[in-house]
This record gives sequence, C-alpha cells and structure tokens, in this order.
Amino acid sequence: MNTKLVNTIKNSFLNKFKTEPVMIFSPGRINIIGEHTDYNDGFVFPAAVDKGIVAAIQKSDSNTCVAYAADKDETIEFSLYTLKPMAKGSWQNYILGVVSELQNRSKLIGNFNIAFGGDIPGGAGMSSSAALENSVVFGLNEIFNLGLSKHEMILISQKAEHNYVGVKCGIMDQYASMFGIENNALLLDCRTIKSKPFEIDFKDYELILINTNVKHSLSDSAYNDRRSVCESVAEMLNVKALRDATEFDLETIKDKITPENYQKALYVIQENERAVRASKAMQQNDLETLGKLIYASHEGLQNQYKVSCEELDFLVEQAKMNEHVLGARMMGGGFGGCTINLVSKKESENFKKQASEAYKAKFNKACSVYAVKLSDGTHLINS
Ligand code: GAF
Repeated sequence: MNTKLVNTIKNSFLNKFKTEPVMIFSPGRINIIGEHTDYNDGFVFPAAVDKGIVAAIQKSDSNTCVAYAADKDETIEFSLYTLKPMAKGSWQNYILGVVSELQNRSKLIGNFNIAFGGDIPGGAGMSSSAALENSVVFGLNEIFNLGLSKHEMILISQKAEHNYVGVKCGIMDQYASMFGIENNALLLDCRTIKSKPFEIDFKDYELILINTNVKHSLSDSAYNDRRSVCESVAEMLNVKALRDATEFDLETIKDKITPENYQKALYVIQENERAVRASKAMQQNDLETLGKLIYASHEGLQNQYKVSCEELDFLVEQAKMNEHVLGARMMGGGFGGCTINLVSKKESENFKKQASEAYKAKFNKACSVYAVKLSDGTHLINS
C-alpha cells in the first residue's frame, strides 16, 4: 500500500473535518483471464493489487454529508433525503449510488464526511470504480455498525454502479477488490459468487501491465449493449445465462441471430472454457498453455466480441513479436486501459522498453508500465 497516499488522505480529512477518521484501503484488480464472462454467470480469474483507493471517513454532526475527492480537489455536499444521480461520468455517483443502495435496503445511516484518493488512473481497466464503491460501503458499515457481510457489501457496490453510474457490470470487480488475498488470484464462479484461491508464483515469469492511457468514449454504452446481446441469446436458447450453453446449442439458433451476435455469444462460451482451462494449466504450472489461452482470449475480444481498440491490439502484437512473452491480452471492459502480459523476468526490462518505444513511435503518446503485486482485499488501515 502507498503510505504517502494514506498520509495525504488522512491529513486532508483532518484539515477539512477536524475529527479522527476511520481509514480504509480498497484495491483495484487485474484479471488473468475470463473477460465479459461475469455477467453471463461464468468464471473469471482476477486478483486484487496493491494499488487502489484510500478513504478516510467519519460520522458528522452537521445536517449534510461532505465528500472530498483529493485527486481532483473537488468537494460535494449532499443531503441524505434528496439523493439523485449526477451527470454521467461524475465521480460523485459512486458515493451517492452506494448511499442510495443502503437506503433501498433500509440500512439507516446518518450524516458523514469522506475524503479519498487513489493511485490507479481512472480508465486503466483496473477498476478504480469498484475500489471506490467498496471503500464507501465498507467505511459506512464500519462507522454506523450496519452489520453487513462482505457479500452484501459487494452487491450494494454493484447496484450503485448499475443505478447511479449506469454501467450494468458483473460482479468480478467488486468481488476481487473486496475478497482479494495477498499473492493469490481467485477463480471466481460468478453464479455462486464463491471463489477458489490460487497462489501465484510464476517462477521465472511475471505479470506486467501496460496502460495505453486511452479510454475511448462509448465504452459504457458498448458494455451495456454487449450484456443485452448475451441476455437475449441466452433467452432464445432457453437457458438462464450463456454459462449454461455449449457451442453445439448455439449452432441450433445460428440462422435466427445475426452473424455478429453469434460471434459474441460464441466468444463468451469459449472464454468461459478458457478461464477454467487456465486454472488447470496454472495448477500444473503449465505456463505455455496459460500464455496461449491468454492470447486466444485477446483474439476473441478483438475479433468476436469487438471490445478492443487499435492501441490495445498494437500492444498485443508487440508482445507476440517477443519470444519471451508467453501471453498478452487486453484486460477489463475494453476500448482502452491496460494489456496484461506474461513475461520472462529476465527479459521483462527489454520488453517494457521495446513496447514503450514502439507505442510512442506509432501513436505519438506514451504508455505506462506497471509491475503488479497481488494484495489483500478491502480492509481497515491501522494507524
Ligand atoms: C468491467 C466490469 F465492471 C466487470 O464486471 C467485467 O464485466 C469486465 O468489465 C469485463 O470482464 O470491468
């Protein structure tokens, strides 16, 4: 965790609100494989990382609530009695959304103050949004003794995203951020919302993230569109979700759906299988197979599901040209953000340099490179 960030947020809170806060760290996440499978009740393979949101929160005696976003130096004051979503894209919606969901569940809270900041860039595809939602619900649970379980908290965070942010996300991001385990990735079954931890030690290999530093607009509406395509195909197949369908089932309705939607549904069915196969490869320490599955995942996201973009595809092509990279793919919802790369430790410095230079030459802008450390999920920071 970033102690400088913790101190900055705590001091901002003390300066503004003059009371001792409860401090929370809520991580972002990576995802090794299993993309766009979560809202199809499928499998995903995420892990929490050591970057995320630090929040300081405490009850307030005043008649309103105040939230301070340290990164933007912006403040919002709001009443618990007149909540409504703000303009699309506003950071405030993550907080208002969680408060509103608590009210919908008759969880009574009083006025409070919160200050927060983070060290993952928004749009990196590392889920700073779920990290923020989780920090808010976790903090409110703590200061108002709401007695919520972590499972209840992530469902509240997810609903906040649906109803206030407007993205009909699955449960992967909130789960990984809340339940992460140091040095582990979690094979999560998104139907049962239960996971199996896998200790991650790739020996001579490591995971490297490369951030394109782009987030193309329309990504939220494209996300919701993909989700509704999947739901309509599942309905035609008479199954609860695409997780329950096979390629053979899909073949039976091929002439009743568009070729584009056929490819999208096929991608989901295949990606779900890939996530399970990846966990087996990992158990057997078969990194070659894991790498191939990761490359295949990108190919599906690019050509079948169509949620990639030029910048992401370029970085994956760079990885493919380097024999020391076993696998690379776009990570998260798509249309920008990071690629995740499984790279030989010995060669990773060269790869980072080569990919960064090529990216700069092609797009005339810089990408950012991060090494990742897998961390525990949302928790209190003890001072
Ligand atoms: C975003 C969503 F929030 C997740 O629920 C998941 O669907 C992911 O995109 C794609 O796998 O991060």
